[in-house]
Amino acid sequence: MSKAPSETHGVLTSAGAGSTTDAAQLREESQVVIERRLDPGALRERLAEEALAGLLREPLRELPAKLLYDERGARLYERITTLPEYYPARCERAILNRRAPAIAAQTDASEIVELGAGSAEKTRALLYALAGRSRLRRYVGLDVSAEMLEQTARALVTAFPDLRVHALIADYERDLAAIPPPEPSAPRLFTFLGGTIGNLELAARARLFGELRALMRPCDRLLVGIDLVKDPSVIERAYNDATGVTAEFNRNVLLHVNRLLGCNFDPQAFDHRAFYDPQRSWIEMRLRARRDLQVTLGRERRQLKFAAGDEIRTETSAKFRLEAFADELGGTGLALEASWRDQQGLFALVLARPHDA
Ligand code: AVJ
Repeated sequence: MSKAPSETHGVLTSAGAGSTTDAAQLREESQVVIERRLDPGALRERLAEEALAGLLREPLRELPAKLLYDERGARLYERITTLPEYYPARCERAILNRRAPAIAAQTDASEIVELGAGSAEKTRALLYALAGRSRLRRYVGLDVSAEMLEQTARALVTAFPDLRVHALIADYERDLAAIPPPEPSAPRLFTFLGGTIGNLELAARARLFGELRALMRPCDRLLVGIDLVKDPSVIERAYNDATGVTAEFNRNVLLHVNRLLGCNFDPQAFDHRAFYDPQRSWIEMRLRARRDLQVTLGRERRQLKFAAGDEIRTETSAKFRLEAFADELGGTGLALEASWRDQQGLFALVLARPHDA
């Protein structure tokens, strides 16, 4: 086995080692690197701090949206992307499937760096298109869900035998410096898909775009999926699905918080709510206490009191107008190069380049 860099705490080894030949195992190990930005405890420690600060916030308690993606949450989100009401995933997939060849031709990328990789299911269209041009060399994926990311890394090297995969268990709001350096004359395509950029507020988006801009060479590009402003009832249906998967996804954050903070939230004591706020042009998810209740925060032994009807905000997901989004990019040294919408005009993919490239 090759020597791992010092900050690397794990290199993927085949799960079924007994049934794998040494040669296959060796190849898999050299093809896939799993890296944790910090030791496993540190990411968790940071999440715990953010969770605690959010639960103590006034006047509205708030949990950061990334807490939705523990292992169970990541799986529930995967199920959401298959729901008929959840148009963002369906539309983005349609755009990617249709436009991947054009995006591949326009970017000429040898490498994809994906923020919030998840299952990388929709990204495959791009990977196929780049592989078809014999351009594809490496996939770098960042995600906070370790198990999901390891699974994704394995699946990608199976589907793309010549692809090197670098999986980075990290938080894209804090750990971009951990992205491995680019290879000379290998154009990079940074991707931030799914509409996840909408989870960040304006200032945080500007910060992220600025940091990405700083990583980009003139040949590099950024592809962002944005959910578009539309009839609020269409949006609200997507976040209040008939089978209750989104409700389960939302309540699951409390189980994650219980593990992080050693507390005792009962998810069943909370109702799922999701509503569109036209002023902020975002949808938000909340959990509303069904009755008066108390929660004990493990380490602090602090009591959190909820009256019936009290709420915790668990996610805001902004919806965009293309022109305003282009202006946002412009303010961070990026320029909109191209954009593509699905046939119903519900969702868009935006390709951006460094302003002076
Ligand atoms: C993964 C952030 C894009 O905001 O639509 C799905 C998460 N929340 N259903 C979104 C989500 C409720 C999703 N993103």
